[in-house]
Amino acid sequence: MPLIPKSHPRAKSLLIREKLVDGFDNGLVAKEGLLAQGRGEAFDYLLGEKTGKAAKKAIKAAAAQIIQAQNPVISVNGNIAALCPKQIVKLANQTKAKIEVNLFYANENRKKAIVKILKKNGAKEILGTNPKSSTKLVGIDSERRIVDKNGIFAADVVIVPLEDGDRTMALRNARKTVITFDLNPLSRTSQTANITIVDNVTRAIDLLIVECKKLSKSNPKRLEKIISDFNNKNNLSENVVQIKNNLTRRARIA
Ligand code: PTJ
Repeated sequence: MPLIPKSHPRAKSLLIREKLVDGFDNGLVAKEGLLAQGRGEAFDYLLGEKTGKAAKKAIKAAAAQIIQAQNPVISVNGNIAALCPKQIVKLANQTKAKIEVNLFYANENRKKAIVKILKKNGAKEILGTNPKSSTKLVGIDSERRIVDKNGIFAADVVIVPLEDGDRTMALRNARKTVITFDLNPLSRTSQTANITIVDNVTRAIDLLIVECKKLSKSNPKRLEKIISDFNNKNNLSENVVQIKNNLTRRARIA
């Protein structure tokens, strides 16, 4: 008998939580990653636990940005490796993006476990593990500053799911375009990224893969138009309004 019955009203959310717990038991996730998931869950609840209109717009802009990039890189941390390793590899293969492991709570064993799970899911090359090709990103004090010369350091577009907030500005200052997934529209990362997908990464990443496929044959002009029509500040406001409307509706029926 599974511990979480499918009929449980919160089964979906509890099963995502289980992935994190398994990821922690298997050495992928930092203890703090469990807390990060909890904060995400709270915002997901407020957003209605579905991909809203604003998130869909951000996903489309992100897809256009990744397709038109010369050198896109997906930065992988413990949480994302536990939640969607298969999708990370799929997104990378589909868009010719590189994959780089980059941890806030740096730990060599955890790095090895993350590389292993990505390889198990079909990744061929994973950057961020060779000290000979590592360099430092300026303007950042955490361990996240150690990046691969051929990966994040050389990238034009960096995808940073579930970021901790201290790196996005450094990446922007290094003239990179930053795309993030963050359920909290108020976080520093959300506010400083070029494109913030305010949605649970477990829902949004599949939609991003589909959108990348759809746009892969679009001409550069159309991609540019999708990108320039997107305004991250406005999109974040739409997400805050979505939370406000959900709360207003709940206040009426409570
Ligand atoms: O594996 P490491 O060492 O690189 O550490 C990874 C974590 C996530 C622990 C580290 O980056 C961290 O401490 O992140 P924060 O500062 O807790 O920020 C994570 C953000 O992701 C928060 O704004 C959460 O709301 C958001 N978040 C959490 N779970 C999800 C999420 N966003 C989208 N989908 C989720 N499932």
